[in-house]
Parts: sequence; C-alpha cells; structure tokens
Amino acid sequence: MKKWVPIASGLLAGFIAATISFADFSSKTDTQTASANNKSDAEKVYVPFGKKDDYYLFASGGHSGQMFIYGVPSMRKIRTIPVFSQDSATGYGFDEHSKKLMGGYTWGDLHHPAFSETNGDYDGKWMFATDVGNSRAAVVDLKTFTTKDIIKVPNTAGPHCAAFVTENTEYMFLPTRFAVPLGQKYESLDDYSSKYRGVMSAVTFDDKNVKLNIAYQVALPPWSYDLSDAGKKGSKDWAVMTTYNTEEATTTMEVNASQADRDYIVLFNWKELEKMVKEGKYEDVGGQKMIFPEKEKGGIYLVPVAKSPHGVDVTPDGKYFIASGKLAPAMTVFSFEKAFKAVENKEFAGERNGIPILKYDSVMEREVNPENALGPLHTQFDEKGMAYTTMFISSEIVKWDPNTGKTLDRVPVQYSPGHSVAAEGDTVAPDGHWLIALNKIAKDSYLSVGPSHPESMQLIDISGKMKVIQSAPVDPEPHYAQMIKADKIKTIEVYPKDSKNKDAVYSQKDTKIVRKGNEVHVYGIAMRSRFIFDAKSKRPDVIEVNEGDHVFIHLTNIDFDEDITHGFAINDYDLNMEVQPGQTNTMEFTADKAGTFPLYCTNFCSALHQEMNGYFLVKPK
Ligand code: CUK
Ligand code: CUA
Repeated sequence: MKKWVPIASGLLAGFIAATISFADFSSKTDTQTASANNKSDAEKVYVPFGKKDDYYLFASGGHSGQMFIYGVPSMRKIRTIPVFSQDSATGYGFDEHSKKLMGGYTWGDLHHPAFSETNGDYDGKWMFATDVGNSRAAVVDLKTFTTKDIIKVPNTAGPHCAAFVTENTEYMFLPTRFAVPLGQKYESLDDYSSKYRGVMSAVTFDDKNVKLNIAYQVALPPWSYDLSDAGKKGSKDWAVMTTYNTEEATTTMEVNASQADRDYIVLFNWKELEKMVKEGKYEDVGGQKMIFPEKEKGGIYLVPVAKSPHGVDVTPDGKYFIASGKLAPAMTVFSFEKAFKAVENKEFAGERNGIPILKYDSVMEREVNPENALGPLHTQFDEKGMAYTTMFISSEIVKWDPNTGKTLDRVPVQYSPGHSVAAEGDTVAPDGHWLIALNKIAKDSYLSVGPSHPESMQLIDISGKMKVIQSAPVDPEPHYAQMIKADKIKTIEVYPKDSKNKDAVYSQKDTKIVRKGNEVHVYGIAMRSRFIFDAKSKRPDVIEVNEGDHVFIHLTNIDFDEDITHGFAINDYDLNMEVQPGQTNTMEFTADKAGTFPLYCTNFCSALHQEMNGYFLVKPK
C-alpha cells in the first residue's frame, strides 16, 4: 500500500511523528474484538428493502452550497436540498421564490447545519445553515425538505462559526471568520486593528411567518471566530466560540496568526446581551443594533486557550466546554461553573479591547493529551457523555472521558477527519451507537476518479469497541452534519390546496393567459400527462407572447398524489422549475429571444411523460 502523509503546512509538519498507511490501519482493525452484538458488519448496515433507516443524516455540502441527506446506518444518499446554490434538478434558483431567496448570488459555502431545538433536544421541525462564501443564513422546512428563507447578514464577512442554536431555538449565533470594516467599506489594512471588526450576529427565527431576522450584532475585536456552541442545562444562557488570529495578522496568516502561545475562547451570556439591547446600549450601524463591548461592559469574557483553537463543544450535561487545539496537540476542558465563579469574583487577568480576560487557571478543568494524537479538531458525545475527538493529523477518532481525561479507545479513519457526528450528538441526551467520521481525504478508498477524489464518511459502531463498519463517498464537503432519529421528522405527502394563493389554479376551466400591457401572466396546471395553460384556447398547451414581453408562468401541479412531480423547462431559454404534488410555482423572465421553443416536463411522471410538452412561441418585434 502507498504511504500517505497527511497534508500539512510547514508549521504542522513538525507535529507529524510518523507516516500513516492503510496497512497500519488494517492490522489494527483486525485485532479489534467484535462489538457487543454478534451481527456481522454487513448485517449491521444492511437495511432490507421495505425497511427504513433509523436516522437521517443532514450533511453540509460545503462549497456546493447544498445540504445532503443520508440514511443511517445504510449510508445511502436520499436527497440533496439546494440551499445557497442553484440546482436545476429541482428548479431551485430558477423559480421566482427561490431566485428571490438567493438574492442574486449563484453559490454558497454551507458549513454547519443545525436543527431547531426544544428543551435542548432536536425537535425535527427546522434546519438552519450559514453561508461562509456570501455571508447568509438559511432555514429549511423539514416538512418539505425545502429552503424557506435566506437572509443576507450585513456588517459581516463569512459567518463560519455558525450555525448553533440555543436550547429552545431562541437564537442562532453567527460569528464571522473574516474581520472587515463595519459595512465592508474600504479601509487600508494598515488600520486593521482600529478599523476592522469581527462581528457576531444574533439571528432569531419567527416560525409563524417563516422569517429569519437579525436581533442584534456585537462588534468584536478584529480576530477570526472559528467554531462555537451553545450552553446546555445549567449553562443554557451562555455560549462559547473559539477565536484565532488574536495576533491581528493581515498577511501570511498561516504563519502570522500562529505566533502567540495563547488565543481565546469568547464566553458570552446572551440573556445579558439581550438585556443590553432592551436598555438601548447599542449603536445603529447600517440599520443594525450593534453592541460595542469596549463601550458597554458586561456579558462577554475571554478565556485564554492553547494557540489557534478550532472546535469548541459543550458536554451534554452542560458542565464543560471543550476546546480542541488544532496546532496544540491537546484538548482543554473548561468548567462553566468555574467560569461563572471567576466572572462573579472578577478573577481577571487584564483585558483586551475592553473585554475582560478570565484567568486561565480559574476556568480550566484539565488539559487532555492522548498519546501521539495530533491535530484535534472537533468533539462529539455519546449517551454516557463520553467524548469523541477527531484528530486531523493522526487520522483517527479518540474516545476519552471528559471527567477524568482518560483515553478510552481510538480508531483510525481514512483520512484526516474534520468533524465527526454522533447520533443526536448535540442534544442534552445523545443516543450513542453511531458516530460518523467526516473525512477530508479519501485517497485510495474508492474506485479512482482522477487526481481529485470524493470526501469520505465512515460509519463507526461505538456500542462496543469502536469499529469502522461502512464507508461512503460524498460530494464536497462534509464540514459538519447532524444526525436525528428518523421518527422525529414528519414530512407532508402533498402540498395542500391554498385558496389564498392567487397564483394557483386547481381546475382546467380556471386556467388562463392574461395580458396587462407587456406583462403576460399564465395561470396553468400540470397534470399527468399534459400542461394546460388556457383550456379555452385552440392549443391549450401553447404559450404565445411577443418579443420583449415580461412573462410570468404560474404553474400548479394538480396531481394530489405523493411523489408525482412535474418539471417545466423551456428549451434554449435556460429555464427549468419543478412543481411538486399540489404545489404552485412561478417562473418570471423576459422573452428576449424571438423564435419557436419547445417546452416540456423534465421530471418523469407517467408512461406518457414523453408526450408532456408544448410550445413557447415568441413573435419577433
Ligand atoms: S470547520 Cu470544516 S473541519 Cu467549517 Cu466546522 Cu472544522
Ligand atoms: Cu410531467 Cu413528466
């Protein structure tokens, strides 16, 4: 087998004690004892036809801009939910509603999906996500697996640190990876320390009107905010996030942002920040309520941590937050209780940018350094509260006890895991049993597809001694995922009739084409196996307009029958949308090309699907 050294910058290279090969892994796994029950690995992941998976896995699609849905334990891909990027398979980004949601952008970089929560448990209703590429936040409705709202987050650049939600979905916090001047105005990088800011946005979700809103923002120092987590139970009013580049480097970041021995965890009390906003302790910045911590004290503290931390994760009991070192080969366990005491007793070791720094020794519970484990990034938990940390550089998952720091188990993965995800892993009561390593590099794991390979997800049975029992290739890029019990998700079978929707028509006789000046509105239906745009016309399946007309095609799928979806494409007009059973969708465009353009159903819907077509005629000026 080929030897492979994980990618490492010059800085990281020093940490790599040994090269890692597939052969080393196989010999280790062979000696592992079979896990508690005596099913074979194949039987454990086999979900026979007629049975369904136990869990849904919602995986970030990274710079694909989408979310990918898998079944666990089969690891079968079930669905792509388009969120931040166009998707012609579902017409997302083409129909009027989704085009508006996308706000003129064509792609996004979706990192951290997060379920809505009730009492610290996933409630299966909504899924949130953020876009690092174009600074947006989105919400997906889990009744239909479709994106319902997207907001642009002003004053910020790259909300990587999110999404993470509080115990009852009061807030989703969006701290940013990149520091920029407020409003993203031009400022010289020579003025970085005084003019640039990292901004955290507190986003709320109004589930009645399905709207995301920004409640307030906090102008933090110009550092990079990386990962974050909300408190639980006793720490539920608090949240933590890691920050690096406290050096305030503006160039050659991989060297300059790694100089200081300590960076920070930002610890904040969102109830306190909420109060400050109510008391008017903010300034208006571009229409947003911006708190400046150097002017208005309270609610925000810095906790020193080993240099350049990456992940920070709160234990299910809400007692500890665990920072992972990235450059330091250690995990640090901090105690919320100790932190609260340190805040109360003002055990400060100075301040930075007006934010008090808590004394490291007052908050730190223990430093954990499993032998030869390198590059800790993210931590998940099982039903007993045991921690599972991904080791990017030594390519393994290490299981350890946050209460003692003792290493309990470890398993190699192929290769270089970023996050891992445990069943119900971010709740107050994780399920245990399954953990999935989200690996950045597949190398020789699958049939070769050229120089670039897919990323890889590996299913690990954690019910006994940890064992990788299944592996699935995945499109870029599974930064994070959440795994929810399948029976918590309640989807609808068809869209119900909506008598208030003036774009919808539900019977053939109501179809019509209405002209207002140079605006043409088509009120049509799609059914097996024809389009009807105007039942009274000589050719009901034909739309004829004049060159330059502004065209609205409102299309309702009147097949109220589960899974009978129709598509609608106009040949050579670069347009395609989808209407799911019972759904009404609108396509809006200018008929700027004269000619004859076939229109057709893109989604195979019946034996006569091939006959489901018509013409879009554009009379020249
Ligand atoms: S980041 Cu990708 S490995 Cu965006 Cu959560 Cu840590
Ligand atoms: Cu309708 Cu194919």
